[in-house]
Amino acid sequence: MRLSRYFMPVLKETPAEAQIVSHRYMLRAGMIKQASAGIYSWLPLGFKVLRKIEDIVHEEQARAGHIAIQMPTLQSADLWRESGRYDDYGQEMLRMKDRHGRDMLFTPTAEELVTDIFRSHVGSYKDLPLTLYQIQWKFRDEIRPRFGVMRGREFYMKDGYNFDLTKEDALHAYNRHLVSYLRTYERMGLQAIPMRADSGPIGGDDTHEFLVLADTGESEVFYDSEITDLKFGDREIDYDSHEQCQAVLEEFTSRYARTDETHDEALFNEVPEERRRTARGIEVGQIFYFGTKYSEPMGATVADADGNRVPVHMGSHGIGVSRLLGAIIEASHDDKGIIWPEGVTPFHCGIVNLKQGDDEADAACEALYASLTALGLEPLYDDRSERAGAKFAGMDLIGLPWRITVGPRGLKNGVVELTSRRTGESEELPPEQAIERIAQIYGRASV
Ligand code: P5A
Repeated sequence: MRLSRYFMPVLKETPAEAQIVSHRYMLRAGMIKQASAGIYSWLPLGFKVLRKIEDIVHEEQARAGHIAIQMPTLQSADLWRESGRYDDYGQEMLRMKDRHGRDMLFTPTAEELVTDIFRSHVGSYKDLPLTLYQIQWKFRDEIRPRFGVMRGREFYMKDGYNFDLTKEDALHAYNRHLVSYLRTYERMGLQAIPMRADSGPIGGDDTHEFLVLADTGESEVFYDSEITDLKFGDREIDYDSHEQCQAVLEEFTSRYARTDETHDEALFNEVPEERRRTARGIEVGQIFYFGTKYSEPMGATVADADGNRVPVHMGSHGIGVSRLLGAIIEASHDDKGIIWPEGVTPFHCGIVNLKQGDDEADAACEALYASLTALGLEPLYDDRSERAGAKFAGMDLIGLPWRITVGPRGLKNGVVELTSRRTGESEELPPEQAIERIAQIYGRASV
């Protein structure tokens, strides 16, 4: 993309309403625009990161054997009356009537709708296990929407639902989700720690939240510092194996890690004092096992091997896709701007032309742009006739992990400059080598 032709409405001033750094940078970098309280338009740069995050979620769901569907945002209240949640859900649910006077609502979550799909189409234990998921807009009429996309009213969520014959199988689905979430967040450059939590209006006994440690987090958390040494890495897991998933769950949940809702001071005090940590965290996901809470009242049953109809065991699993943008920025920035992890960056690298209009510099930038594009990479080429300082400040703000700087002086010596946004370190090297390095970083075969 050439910056001169892009739509990236960068703000010079720091918007007064933004209280935390991620919200400030998202507004300043022209990623989002507030439409009304807690409701945002996604401008090109923000939308691109949202899509990257979504792609990772889809890939990791596929790896775990989960199947994508898409359900509507508007639902009939009738299903929610069947589960008993229509009255319970309270003011967070946005309710409306259609022209026939029928009660409708904007989906805050979709346990009822997916249970209805299941009961209409699945009748035998042979069709299990089954996990369906979607990535869809949700609406919760939060009393205090704030911090930009972090606590929105309209927000983008991955919501998945497992259907299993037995409690044991459903607990495997729970463990499998935990494993797959660990991998998902790590690919986004995040450490998200599973912590024992409270199930709230979704219900159920077993639930873990995934928290990213950040001073601006809304939850108070208590944990054993050993937990931050754990990495999922690139281990190969057989997601169908109960033992393997269980082992990962045990590894990642055996140490003390709880949100304030479930915090137990006496238990916490058993952790050696030097390892006890109290901090703040951003909840980027939550997994639940709730058994037959929905299947029983809604009649979602299957015939078991003996032909008896039994209600299925279920759980649900959510990732705050839009919230993740804020969480990633909170975890990865400096005083100049965002520092995108390679896994989610909107463009793979920036190209800064120090002397736009200089034939040699222009030609070198065009050549870099063409080669990177041919490798399937997306560079952002700042081809505007701006001062170098303004171009650097812009690149630092939007946070692309790598920048290639091209100027007449370097070109005389046959080199361009490759700079890491994270470390600030620069290296002079011939353009072909810069391309090769970028290709390697992103796992693309070089020319
Ligand atoms: C699990 C999926 C559920 O709704 N039902 C379907 C279950 N869980 S949850 O914990 O309530 O939400 C899942 C994740 O969505 C994000 N989230 C939000 N993001 C932005 N603004 C909000 N107002 C908001 N509310 C929830 C969180 O990341 C949460 O973990």
